Amino acid sequence: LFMSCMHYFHVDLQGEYLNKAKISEGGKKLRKNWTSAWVVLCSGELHFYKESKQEALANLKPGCKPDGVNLCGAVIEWTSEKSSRKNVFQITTRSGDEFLLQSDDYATISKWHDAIKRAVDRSVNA
Ligand code: I3S
Repeated sequence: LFMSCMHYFHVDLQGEYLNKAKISEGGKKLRKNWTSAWVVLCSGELHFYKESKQEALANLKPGCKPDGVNLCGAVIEWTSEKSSRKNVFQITTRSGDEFLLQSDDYATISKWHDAIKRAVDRSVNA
């Protein structure tokens, strides 16, 4: 199941824990609340899981969960202004949702930044 998802789009990434804060919904500012989320990139969508890695993997079906973040037309950019944390980038969806993703490990977060950017580019060119 998991492998089929990975191979469907070669831009997909297996899950990993990242720090996540949703700062806007539909263009409306939210109070920032950083949480650790298990993040999966699958078929042009980003999925956040609160539960354990096992549960996240068990829930991962072909085509993935329907309530992911749609990356089509999203904007991905590094930001040093939206947080005092290091290694933060922002995802702004076409529907006006804004997420910050962060990891203290630069190699980890830049891998996710690049993969999400590729997924966006692919969705635009699809
Ligand atoms: O952008 P902000 O409002 O300075 O973000 C900080 C707040 O979310 C803060 O929570 P309170 O609103 O309960 O004080 C968090 O504890 C901080 O971590 C946030 O700032 P950073 O720089 O960590 O994103």
